[in-house]
Amino acid sequence: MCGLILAMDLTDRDKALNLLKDTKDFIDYVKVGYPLILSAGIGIVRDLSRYSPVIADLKVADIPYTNEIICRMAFDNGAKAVISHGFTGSYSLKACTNTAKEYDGDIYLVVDMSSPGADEFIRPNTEDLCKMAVKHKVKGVVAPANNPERLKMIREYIKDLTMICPGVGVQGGSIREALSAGADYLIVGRSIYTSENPIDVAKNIKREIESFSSFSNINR
Ligand code: OMP
Repeated sequence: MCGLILAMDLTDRDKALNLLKDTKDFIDYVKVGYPLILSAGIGIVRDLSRYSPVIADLKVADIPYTNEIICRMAFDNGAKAVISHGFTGSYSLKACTNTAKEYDGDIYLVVDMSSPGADEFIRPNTEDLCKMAVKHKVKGVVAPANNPERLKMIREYIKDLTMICPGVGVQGGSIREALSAGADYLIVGRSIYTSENPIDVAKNIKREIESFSSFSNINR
């Protein structure tokens, strides 16, 4: 299953909601994180969820007790999934997965990053983070679309977990290369929301993802 996740990092509530209304037919999930939640409040999760399933990108990274409260806030406000860090250890992650289970929700674990500096701390630990993701049965992992070699390696570690991947477009990654390397969903923000015509851009990205997906199914 391949698809498109819109990274909604606009900080204006109305602009964000209008963009989602315009593009909802071409996206599979909307991802909302600190930029919009801090400016619009946690209620934005519920508002966005009227148009698309929401992934709350809260990069949860605290003690189990606090992680549980954070996840509960996201799920109580209509999130379908929450993104968590893993460096805080398995007890903290377990607090997230246990809470998600109560809501029939999902957890995605960050196992690598698309940004410069990823090789300083997170990359030396990617294999262990992937093992943790498999062991704790998270829904999937976040991995860098602008680094196909890393995606191939991560795909080996995580087997059939879902891989959601930021880094195409502004961060330099290519849609086709990321999908060929094992990405399931591409997370795209600025290429869509800063464009003159976000609807066309979202439509074209979605079309490219679907054409890759049907081509690879035929050639399986
Ligand atoms: P654009 O670069 O504008 O397409 O947005 C990418 C989105 O993915 C932003 O919301 C980032 O915060 C997020 N992201 C990364 O860019 N790199 C990562 O390694 C991880 C994330 C993330 O967890 O979503």
